Amino acid sequence: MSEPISMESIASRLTTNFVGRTIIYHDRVSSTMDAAKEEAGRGAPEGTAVIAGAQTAGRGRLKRAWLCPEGNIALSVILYPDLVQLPYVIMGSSLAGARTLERTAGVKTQIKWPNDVLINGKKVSGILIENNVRESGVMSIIGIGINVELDPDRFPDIASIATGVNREAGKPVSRNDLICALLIEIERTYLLMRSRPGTVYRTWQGRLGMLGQKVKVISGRTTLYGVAESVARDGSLLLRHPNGSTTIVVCGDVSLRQV
Ligand code: BT5
Repeated sequence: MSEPISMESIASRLTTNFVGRTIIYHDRVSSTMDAAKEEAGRGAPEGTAVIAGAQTAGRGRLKRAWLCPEGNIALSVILYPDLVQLPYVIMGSSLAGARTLERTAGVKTQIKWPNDVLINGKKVSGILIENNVRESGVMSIIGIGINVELDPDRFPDIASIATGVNREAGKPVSRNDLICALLIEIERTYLLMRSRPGTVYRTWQGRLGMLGQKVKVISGRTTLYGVAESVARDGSLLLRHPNGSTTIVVCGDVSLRQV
């Protein structure tokens, strides 16, 4: 069993200026996304983080379920970026997740388009961004789930695609260390995104695992095959088909093509 999440431990080591300066912690919550939205509705300052050690109704993209039993990390951070910065928020979030795992757990990671973080080809962290664009400005809630203790073998739906930090590191990794590092990395990439968005884009592109490879992409009801050629600055994926034509994929799930 991993150590309990401790606000004191995190706060005493946090070096950020605004991300995580306000933390709302729940042992267990339905979804940190909803809890963060409530906080934002009450006027929460930028950088407010909602953290839970377990979720009962965690979600992924397209209303898919995200499993987060006890012993793992679910975290949402409230940001107020400019509209033009939204694509970089997505890129920056997966970069922050990948860097956190490498620095804290000593594992090697890859990013799978658009923003899954993988270790040895298996998903260790999923990211969900929910935006609210209003006249008064943009609110972006970034949600990051990290499997720490999770043993995928206990969950048949994800057993073949998921992994956990402890399993990959071969030792228990402190959730407090991971959360502290993640908040620091989120602030770092967010500030970088504001000053040098091109750097965030190039770094993210450089870490994408499937570029240049034959892939299958499921986007809505359409299945596409081709080579994942590149990603654009708006985050979309350029897929080149065997006949030379291309498709720009804005949203979808990509997997390596087996044949
Ligand atoms: C994601 O969606 O990967 C985004 C997950 C975001 C979770 C965080 S936790 C904090 C915040 N609060 C929330 O309620 N959500 C966010 P997507 O790319 O749609 O992937 C979902 C798919 O990942 C599912 O359909 C499963 O196949 C798989 N999956 C579910 N739980 C998993 C887990 N714990 N580890 C690995 N894969 C999982």
